[in-house]
Amino acid sequence: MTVESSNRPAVPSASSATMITVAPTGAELEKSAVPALPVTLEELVITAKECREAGAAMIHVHIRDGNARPTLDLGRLTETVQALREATDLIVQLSTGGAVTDSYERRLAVLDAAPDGCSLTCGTVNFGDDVFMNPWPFMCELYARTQELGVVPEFELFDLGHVAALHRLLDKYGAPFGGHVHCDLVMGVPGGMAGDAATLVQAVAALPQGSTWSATGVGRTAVPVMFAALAAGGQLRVGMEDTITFSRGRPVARNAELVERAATLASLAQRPAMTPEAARVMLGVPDRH
Ligand code: KMH
Ligand code: ZN
Repeated sequence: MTVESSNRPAVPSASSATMITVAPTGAELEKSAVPALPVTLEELVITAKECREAGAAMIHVHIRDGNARPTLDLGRLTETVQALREATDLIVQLSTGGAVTDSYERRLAVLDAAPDGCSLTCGTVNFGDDVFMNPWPFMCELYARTQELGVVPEFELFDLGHVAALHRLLDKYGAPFGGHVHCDLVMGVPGGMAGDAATLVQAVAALPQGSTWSATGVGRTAVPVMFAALAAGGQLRVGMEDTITFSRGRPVARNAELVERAATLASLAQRPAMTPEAARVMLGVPDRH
């Protein structure tokens, strides 16, 4: 797959199946407020198995410490990658975003846990009342490390300006490890791009030629973004990192029900859930089992 970071509109990823990523935990929610959130390794492994069963092909992982607080402890991350690999065939993607309080050093060191993939956010963004920092030199260093260590990045785009930064990154450093550009539009974050169909179409049109993409809508934008992504030929990300309300007044009981709903909608759209094996081929992720 050739990477062209021109400004030509991206061809929608015309796939006959839909890759579903589950983001089960995140770094923002408190276990005490959301008891269904998987925070221990055991809870995470159970969640991963249930979500695989429901149709997920990839898991986007944030981990917690013994007090259920977000951590980037390398030992725990390594143990988590190994446990998820033993228990499932899911593509294991570690977050390099961490929590807004994590240092750049710790975020770079995440790659030493040897995941299949990692998130790589293409710019700073207001993040509710906080700021999620991703300055250009950090992006470059992280990208160079993914190439060096053989980790497939997923470019997280919270805003249209992040798409421009992605073009700049690819122009400067070339194709990612695996040779294929895959992006994730994170929509509806207070401070980022809106979570609606019009914005999604605009963002997709600006992506690098030949890239594939998924989309996730935060909070109440989850469902409209899912429909828009399916209609526009994209992949889906769902999970309690992004939404804890299944429908008005009804909290999410477990991550797998969000994956089940996504898989059902994907089937209705005539693009049923993709296997992890097919997703590896699409993304250029080697099988490390
Ligand atoms: N927790 C957010 C500050 C990522 O995983 O790369 C960052 C985030 C993005 O969740
Ligand atoms: Zn994340």
